[in-house]
Amino acid sequence: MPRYLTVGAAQMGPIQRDHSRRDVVGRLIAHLREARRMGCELVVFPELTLTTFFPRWWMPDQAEVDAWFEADMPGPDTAPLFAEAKALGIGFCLGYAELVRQDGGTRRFNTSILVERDGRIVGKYRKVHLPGHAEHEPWRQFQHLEKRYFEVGDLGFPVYRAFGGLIGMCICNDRRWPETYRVMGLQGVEIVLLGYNTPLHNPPAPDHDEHSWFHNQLVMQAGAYQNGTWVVGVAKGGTEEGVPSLADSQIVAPSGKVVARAASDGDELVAHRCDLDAGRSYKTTTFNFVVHRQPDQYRMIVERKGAVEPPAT
Ligand code: CDT
Repeated sequence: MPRYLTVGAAQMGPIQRDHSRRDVVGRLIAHLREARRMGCELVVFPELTLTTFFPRWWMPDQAEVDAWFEADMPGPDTAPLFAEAKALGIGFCLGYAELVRQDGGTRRFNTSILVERDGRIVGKYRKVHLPGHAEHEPWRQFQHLEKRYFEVGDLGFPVYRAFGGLIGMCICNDRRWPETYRVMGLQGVEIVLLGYNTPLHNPPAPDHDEHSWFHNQLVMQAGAYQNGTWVVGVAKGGTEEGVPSLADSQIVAPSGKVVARAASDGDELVAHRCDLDAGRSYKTTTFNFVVHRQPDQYRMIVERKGAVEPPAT
Protein backbone atom coordinates (compact mmCIF):
# COMPACT_ATOMS: atom_id res chain seq x y z
CA MET A 1 0.00 0.00 0.00
CA PRO A 2 1.45 3.42 -0.90
CA ARG A 3 2.54 5.55 2.03
CA TYR A 4 2.08 9.26 1.45
CA LEU A 5 2.61 12.01 4.00
CA THR A 6 1.74 15.60 3.16
CA VAL A 7 4.27 17.78 4.91
CA GLY A 8 4.29 21.56 5.32
CA ALA A 9 7.49 23.56 5.76
CA ALA A 10 6.31 26.51 7.88
CA GLN A 11 8.90 29.18 7.29
CA MET A 12 8.85 32.06 9.74
CA GLY A 13 9.81 35.64 9.10
CA PRO A 14 11.79 37.47 11.76
CA ILE A 15 10.83 37.40 15.43
CA GLN A 16 12.07 40.53 17.15
CA ARG A 17 13.19 40.74 20.77
CA ASP A 18 9.98 42.33 21.99
CA HIS A 19 7.66 39.86 20.26
CA SER A 20 5.86 37.79 22.87
CA ARG A 21 5.57 34.01 22.71
CA ARG A 22 1.84 34.53 22.60
CA ASP A 23 2.14 36.55 19.38
CA VAL A 24 4.48 33.97 17.88
CA VAL A 25 2.10 31.13 18.75
CA GLY A 26 -0.64 33.12 16.97
CA ARG A 27 1.52 33.07 13.83
CA LEU A 28 2.16 29.34 14.23
CA ILE A 29 -1.56 28.70 14.54
CA ALA A 30 -2.14 30.69 11.33
CA HIS A 31 0.36 28.35 9.67
CA LEU A 32 -1.54 25.31 11.00
CA ARG A 33 -4.83 26.58 9.58
CA GLU A 34 -3.26 27.21 6.20
CA ALA A 35 -1.65 23.76 6.42
CA ARG A 36 -5.05 22.24 7.01
CA ARG A 37 -6.36 23.93 3.86
CA MET A 38 -3.38 22.51 1.96
CA GLY A 39 -4.03 18.99 3.25
CA CYS A 40 -0.92 18.75 5.46
CA GLU A 41 -0.64 16.04 8.08
CA LEU A 42 2.67 17.26 9.53
CA VAL A 43 4.00 20.82 9.81
CA VAL A 44 7.64 21.64 10.48
CA PHE A 45 8.58 24.86 12.30
CA PRO A 46 12.12 26.35 12.52
CA GLU A 47 14.88 26.15 15.12
CA LEU A 48 14.12 28.16 18.31
CA THR A 49 10.70 28.94 16.87
CA LEU A 50 9.22 30.69 19.85
CA THR A 51 11.60 33.62 20.26
CA THR A 52 14.17 35.73 18.52
CA PHE A 53 17.55 34.01 17.98
CA PHE A 54 18.87 35.08 21.41
CA PRO A 55 22.41 33.55 21.15
CA ARG A 56 23.30 36.66 19.14
CA TRP A 57 23.61 38.53 22.44
CA TRP A 58 26.16 38.30 25.23
CA MET A 59 24.16 38.04 28.45
CA PRO A 60 26.25 37.68 31.62
CA ASP A 61 23.12 37.37 33.76
CA GLN A 62 21.95 33.73 33.69
CA ALA A 63 18.41 34.74 34.70
CA GLU A 64 18.22 36.86 31.55
CA VAL A 65 19.37 33.89 29.46
CA ASP A 66 16.92 31.53 31.12
CA ALA A 67 14.01 33.79 30.23
CA TRP A 68 14.41 32.59 26.62
CA PHE A 69 13.99 28.93 27.65
CA GLU A 70 10.94 26.70 28.13
CA ALA A 71 10.82 24.69 31.36
CA ASP A 72 7.58 22.96 30.32
CA MET A 73 6.39 21.67 26.97
CA PRO A 74 3.59 22.31 26.48
CA GLY A 75 3.66 25.30 28.80
CA PRO A 76 1.14 28.08 29.29
CA ASP A 77 2.17 29.88 26.08
CA THR A 78 2.41 26.78 23.88
CA ALA A 79 -0.70 24.93 25.11
CA PRO A 80 -2.90 26.74 22.52
CA LEU A 81 -0.61 25.48 19.73
CA PHE A 82 -0.97 21.88 20.91
CA ALA A 83 -4.74 22.31 21.28
CA GLU A 84 -5.19 23.80 17.81
CA ALA A 85 -3.02 21.17 16.15
CA LYS A 86 -4.96 18.39 17.83
CA ALA A 87 -8.28 19.96 16.85
CA LEU A 88 -7.09 20.18 13.24
CA GLY A 89 -5.62 16.67 13.33
CA ILE A 90 -2.17 17.93 12.31
CA GLY A 91 1.14 16.91 13.85
CA PHE A 92 4.13 19.21 14.11
CA CYS A 93 7.83 19.51 14.73
CA LEU A 94 8.82 22.46 16.94
CA GLY A 95 12.25 23.85 17.82
CA TYR A 96 12.70 25.56 21.18
CA ALA A 97 15.20 26.25 23.96
CA GLU A 98 14.73 23.50 26.53
CA LEU A 99 15.49 23.98 30.21
CA VAL A 100 15.67 20.79 32.27
CA ARG A 101 15.85 20.74 36.06
CA GLN A 102 17.56 17.50 36.95
CA ASP A 103 19.34 16.09 40.03
CA GLY A 104 19.38 19.49 41.68
CA GLY A 105 20.98 21.13 38.62
CA THR A 106 19.83 22.83 35.43
CA ARG A 107 20.58 21.68 31.88
CA ARG A 108 19.89 23.62 28.70
CA PHE A 109 19.52 22.27 25.17
CA ASN A 110 18.61 23.49 21.69
CA THR A 111 15.78 21.02 21.13
CA SER A 112 13.09 19.95 18.72
CA ILE A 113 10.10 17.74 19.40
CA LEU A 114 7.83 15.69 17.20
CA VAL A 115 4.15 15.86 18.10
CA GLU A 116 1.66 13.36 16.70
CA ARG A 117 -1.76 14.29 15.39
CA ASP A 118 -3.35 13.38 18.73
CA GLY A 119 -1.14 15.86 20.59
CA ARG A 120 1.33 13.34 22.07
CA ILE A 121 5.04 14.20 22.03
CA VAL A 122 6.47 11.12 20.30
CA GLY A 123 10.03 12.23 19.64
CA LYS A 124 12.73 14.54 20.90
CA TYR A 125 16.09 15.65 19.51
CA ARG A 126 18.76 17.84 21.16
CA LYS A 127 21.17 19.67 18.85
CA VAL A 128 24.57 18.01 18.66
CA HIS A 129 26.68 20.28 16.43
CA LEU A 130 26.57 23.59 18.30
CA PRO A 131 28.18 26.36 16.23
CA GLY A 132 29.76 29.58 17.41
CA HIS A 133 31.73 30.33 20.55
CA ALA A 134 31.49 30.32 24.34
CA GLU A 135 33.04 33.66 25.31
CA HIS A 136 32.19 37.24 24.45
CA GLU A 137 33.86 38.27 21.18
CA PRO A 138 33.21 42.01 20.88
CA TRP A 139 34.85 42.28 17.44
CA ARG A 140 31.87 40.47 15.90
CA GLN A 141 28.93 42.47 14.54
CA PHE A 142 26.77 40.01 16.47
CA GLN A 143 27.53 37.09 18.74
CA HIS A 144 26.79 33.40 18.16
CA LEU A 145 26.90 32.02 21.71
CA GLU A 146 25.30 28.62 21.25
CA LYS A 147 28.39 27.00 22.78
CA ARG A 148 27.78 29.05 25.94
CA TYR A 149 24.03 28.80 26.32
CA PHE A 150 23.48 25.13 25.34
CA GLU A 151 24.99 21.76 26.18
CA VAL A 152 25.80 19.36 23.36
CA GLY A 153 22.70 17.20 22.82
CA ASP A 154 22.78 13.87 24.65
CA LEU A 155 20.22 11.87 22.68
CA GLY A 156 22.23 11.07 19.54
CA PHE A 157 20.17 11.11 16.33
CA PRO A 158 17.13 8.95 17.11
CA VAL A 159 14.70 7.88 14.41
CA TYR A 160 11.06 7.51 15.41
CA ARG A 161 8.24 5.38 14.03
CA ALA A 162 5.50 7.96 13.58
CA PHE A 163 3.16 9.31 10.90
CA GLY A 164 3.37 5.91 9.16
CA GLY A 165 7.11 6.27 8.54
CA LEU A 166 10.57 6.58 10.06
CA ILE A 167 11.22 10.16 11.10
CA GLY A 168 14.41 11.84 12.30
CA MET A 169 15.25 15.39 13.32
CA CYS A 170 18.29 17.61 13.36
CA ILE A 171 18.81 21.33 13.88
CA CYS A 172 20.47 23.99 11.74
CA ASN A 173 24.26 23.53 11.86
CA ASP A 174 23.72 19.74 12.10
CA ARG A 175 22.64 19.83 8.45
CA ARG A 176 26.17 20.67 7.33
CA TRP A 177 27.59 17.42 8.77
CA PRO A 178 27.36 14.15 6.83
CA GLU A 179 27.39 12.17 10.09
CA THR A 180 24.00 13.68 10.97
CA TYR A 181 22.25 12.13 7.99
CA ARG A 182 24.29 8.92 7.96
CA VAL A 183 23.58 8.07 11.60
CA MET A 184 19.87 8.41 10.79
CA GLY A 185 20.34 6.74 7.40
CA LEU A 186 21.76 3.68 9.14
CA GLN A 187 18.47 3.49 11.06
CA GLY A 188 16.51 3.62 7.78
CA VAL A 189 15.25 7.16 8.14
CA GLU A 190 12.64 8.18 5.56
CA ILE A 191 12.19 11.85 6.36
CA VAL A 192 14.49 14.27 8.19
CA LEU A 193 12.89 17.38 9.71
CA LEU A 194 15.15 20.33 10.36
CA GLY A 195 14.81 23.97 11.26
CA TYR A 196 17.45 26.65 10.93
CA ASN A 197 18.49 30.23 11.80
CA THR A 198 21.37 31.05 9.47
CA PRO A 199 22.78 34.58 9.44
CA LEU A 200 23.82 35.63 5.95
CA HIS A 201 27.07 36.95 7.41
CA ASN A 202 29.55 34.57 9.04
CA PRO A 203 31.90 36.86 11.04
CA PRO A 204 34.93 34.52 11.18
CA ALA A 205 34.57 33.56 7.49
CA PRO A 206 33.00 36.42 5.51
CA ASP A 207 34.26 34.82 2.29
CA HIS A 208 31.53 32.17 2.82
CA ASP A 209 28.71 34.73 2.86
CA GLU A 210 28.07 34.77 -0.87
CA HIS A 211 27.73 30.97 -0.81
CA SER A 212 25.09 30.81 1.97
CA TRP A 213 22.25 29.78 -0.35
CA PHE A 214 24.39 27.28 -2.22
CA HIS A 215 25.78 25.66 0.94
CA ASN A 216 22.30 25.33 2.41
CA GLN A 217 21.12 23.54 -0.68
CA LEU A 218 24.26 21.50 -1.18
CA VAL A 219 24.16 19.87 2.25
CA MET A 220 20.45 19.10 2.28
CA GLN A 221 20.43 17.70 -1.24
CA ALA A 222 23.51 15.57 -0.58
CA GLY A 223 22.15 14.33 2.75
CA ALA A 224 18.87 13.35 1.10
CA TYR A 225 20.37 11.55 -1.89
CA GLN A 226 23.17 9.76 -0.04
CA ASN A 227 20.72 8.30 2.44
CA GLY A 228 17.60 7.89 0.30
CA THR A 229 15.53 10.16 2.51
CA TRP A 230 13.29 13.19 2.31
CA VAL A 231 14.72 16.32 3.93
CA VAL A 232 12.46 19.17 5.06
CA GLY A 233 14.52 22.31 5.78
CA VAL A 234 12.67 25.22 7.40
CA ALA A 235 14.09 28.68 8.02
CA LYS A 236 13.50 31.58 10.29
CA GLY A 237 14.44 34.12 7.65
CA GLY A 238 14.43 37.86 7.08
CA THR A 239 16.11 40.58 9.10
CA GLU A 240 15.83 39.92 12.82
CA GLU A 241 17.20 42.52 15.21
CA GLY A 242 19.29 43.95 12.37
CA VAL A 243 20.75 40.55 11.36
CA PRO A 244 19.70 39.34 7.87
CA SER A 245 19.10 35.59 7.79
CA LEU A 246 18.76 33.00 5.07
CA ALA A 247 15.22 31.97 4.18
CA ASP A 248 14.98 29.51 1.24
CA SER A 249 13.05 26.80 3.10
CA GLN A 250 12.75 23.72 0.95
CA ILE A 251 11.63 20.13 0.70
CA VAL A 252 14.15 17.78 -0.89
CA ALA A 253 13.21 14.37 -2.30
CA PRO A 254 15.35 11.22 -1.85
CA SER A 255 16.54 11.80 -5.43
CA GLY A 256 18.21 14.97 -4.13
CA LYS A 257 15.83 17.15 -6.12
CA VAL A 258 14.12 20.14 -4.56
CA VAL A 259 10.36 19.66 -4.95
CA ALA A 260 9.04 22.67 -3.01
CA ARG A 261 10.66 25.93 -2.05
CA ALA A 262 9.71 29.18 -0.29
CA ALA A 263 9.66 32.30 -2.45
CA SER A 264 9.75 34.93 0.31
CA ASP A 265 11.74 35.54 3.48
CA GLY A 266 8.63 35.91 5.65
CA ASP A 267 5.94 33.64 7.10
CA GLU A 268 5.23 31.22 4.27
CA LEU A 269 4.02 27.64 4.08
CA VAL A 270 5.21 25.32 1.33
CA ALA A 271 3.84 21.81 1.15
CA HIS A 272 4.48 18.56 -0.65
CA ARG A 273 2.85 15.15 -0.71
CA CYS A 274 5.83 12.93 0.12
CA ASP A 275 5.90 9.30 -0.96
CA LEU A 276 7.64 7.68 2.00
CA ASP A 277 8.66 4.78 -0.22
CA ALA A 278 10.46 7.06 -2.68
CA GLY A 279 13.78 6.37 -0.95
CA ARG A 280 13.51 2.63 -1.38
CA SER A 281 15.14 2.44 -4.82
CA TYR A 282 18.16 4.36 -3.48
CA LYS A 283 18.37 2.29 -0.30
CA THR A 284 18.24 -0.99 -2.25
CA THR A 285 20.66 -0.12 -5.08
CA THR A 286 23.33 2.62 -5.05
CA PHE A 287 23.07 3.18 -1.29
CA ASN A 288 22.36 -0.36 -0.19
CA PHE A 289 24.42 -0.02 2.99
CA VAL A 290 24.54 -3.78 3.72
CA VAL A 291 25.97 -4.57 0.31
CA HIS A 292 28.19 -1.57 -0.39
CA ARG A 293 29.34 0.07 2.84
CA GLN A 294 32.78 -0.99 4.08
CA PRO A 295 32.77 -0.34 7.83
CA ASP A 296 35.96 -2.36 8.38
CA GLN A 297 37.83 0.07 6.17
CA TYR A 298 36.25 3.09 7.88
CA ARG A 299 37.45 1.80 11.26
CA MET A 300 41.03 2.14 10.03
CA ILE A 301 40.53 5.91 10.21
CA VAL A 302 41.77 7.07 13.61
CA GLU A 303 39.53 9.68 15.21
CA ARG A 304 41.51 12.88 14.82
CA LYS A 305 42.22 15.07 17.85
CA GLY A 306 43.34 18.63 17.14
CA ALA A 307 43.70 20.62 13.97
CA VAL A 308 45.08 19.40 10.66
CA GLU A 309 48.33 21.25 10.00
CA PRO A 310 49.03 22.38 6.43
CA PRO A 311 52.16 20.81 4.89
CA ALA A 312 55.40 22.72 5.48
CA THR A 313 56.46 24.68 2.41
N1 CDT B 1 21.79 28.25 14.28
C1 CDT B 1 22.82 27.72 13.62
O1 CDT B 1 23.22 26.59 13.86
N2 CDT B 1 23.40 28.53 12.71
C2 CDT B 1 24.58 28.14 12.00
C3 CDT B 1 25.40 29.32 11.68
C4 CDT B 1 26.77 28.92 11.41
S1 CDT B 1 27.61 30.05 10.48
C5 CDT B 1 27.92 29.10 9.08
C6 CDT B 1 24.27 27.42 10.70
O2 CDT B 1 24.88 26.39 10.45
O3 CDT B 1 23.47 27.88 9.91
